[in-house]
Amino acid sequence: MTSLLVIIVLVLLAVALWQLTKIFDLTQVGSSSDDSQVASDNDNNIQGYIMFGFLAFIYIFTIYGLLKWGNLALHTPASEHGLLVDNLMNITWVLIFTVQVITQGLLYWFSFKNRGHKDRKALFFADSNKLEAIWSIIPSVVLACLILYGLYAWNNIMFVDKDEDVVEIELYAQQFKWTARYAGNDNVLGKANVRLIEGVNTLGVDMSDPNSQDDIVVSELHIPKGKKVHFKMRSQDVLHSAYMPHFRAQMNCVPGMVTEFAFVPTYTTAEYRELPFMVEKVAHINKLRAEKSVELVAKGGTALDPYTFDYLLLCNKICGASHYNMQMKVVVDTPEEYKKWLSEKTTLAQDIKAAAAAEKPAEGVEGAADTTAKIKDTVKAVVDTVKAAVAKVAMK
Ligand SMILES: [Cu+2]
Repeated sequence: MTSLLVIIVLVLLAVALWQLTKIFDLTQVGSSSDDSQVASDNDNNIQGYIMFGFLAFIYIFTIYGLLKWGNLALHTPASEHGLLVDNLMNITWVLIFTVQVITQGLLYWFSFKNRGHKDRKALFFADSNKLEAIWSIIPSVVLACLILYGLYAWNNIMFVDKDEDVVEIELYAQQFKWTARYAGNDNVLGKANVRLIEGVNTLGVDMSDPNSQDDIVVSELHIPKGKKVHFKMRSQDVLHSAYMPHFRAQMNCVPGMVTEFAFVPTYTTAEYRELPFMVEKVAHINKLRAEKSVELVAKGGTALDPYTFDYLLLCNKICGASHYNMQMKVVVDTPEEYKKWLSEKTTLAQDIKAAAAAEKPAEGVEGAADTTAKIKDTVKAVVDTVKAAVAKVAMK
């Protein structure tokens, strides 16, 4: 409501200002020698130079933006196909920049060069086939090449050889967390359905499927370096998007269907942390955190923890109030470390059994308590009857 009032006040102010300028113009009638509504040569020159100034502003701001914020872009890709994605992105950027610099330059140069002049007359012509051909054919050819290269890259990235030795992992999305399921020794994920969600089986895995028996459910994702990891995504509730920026991977998670993505990680977490650009970036972040901590401590708050780099799986679809917090740590291990980590995990079947076993003794205790209460009640009834009988005999 307040914002609506503010908007109304601003609109009324703008109208008032506009009316004031009109009144001001009326008071100036006749006072100046040039009150013509037609632009003079002087007006045209001023407009021409202002347009040139705007062109300079566009160029300078572009260069400034690149220098100031260029380092915020993603650096070295941590997956095999990442190089292909980055290459496609870089080619697109170079094309966009080149076309932008040339067309904007031409646009403003022609506006300036052909600005109005009292001795100059505009040339009229209906159309030019040559010009039309040039500005249709060149962009079409360039775009066609770009799209073909993009399709080639996409097919390469999305192709998963069914016979290839891959690690099968399910990524399960729900508001607002990620869960991962490993296919276990048989490397086949068991069937699952949201209708089967119950107790510790939070992913609705069908435990009657033999393939489900060795599946492992975890909340931290570990993947081995140098091996193809095949992700199958599911969503429990709304559209989510599994986004792993360092691996240049993103795929929507759609309720009711399974989507997939596969890639080969090329740096372990430890190796990626040691890359010079990352060392520099982390040092910079920690310097900012240290400065902020001084400020916080002075205000009586607690200091910030130092930052260490970790790969992340993020949600890249605004899926609800806590969307920003929907993330999971991803750790790239060496194949040996990965094997060791996975071997220490319990299977879902074991987890379900353990949960059931934990429930049973509790039921037993409850039952025992029930029986004790019943015995107590019976004893009390018997005692009461005896007492009444004794009282009756005594009265007699
Ligand atoms: Cu989400």
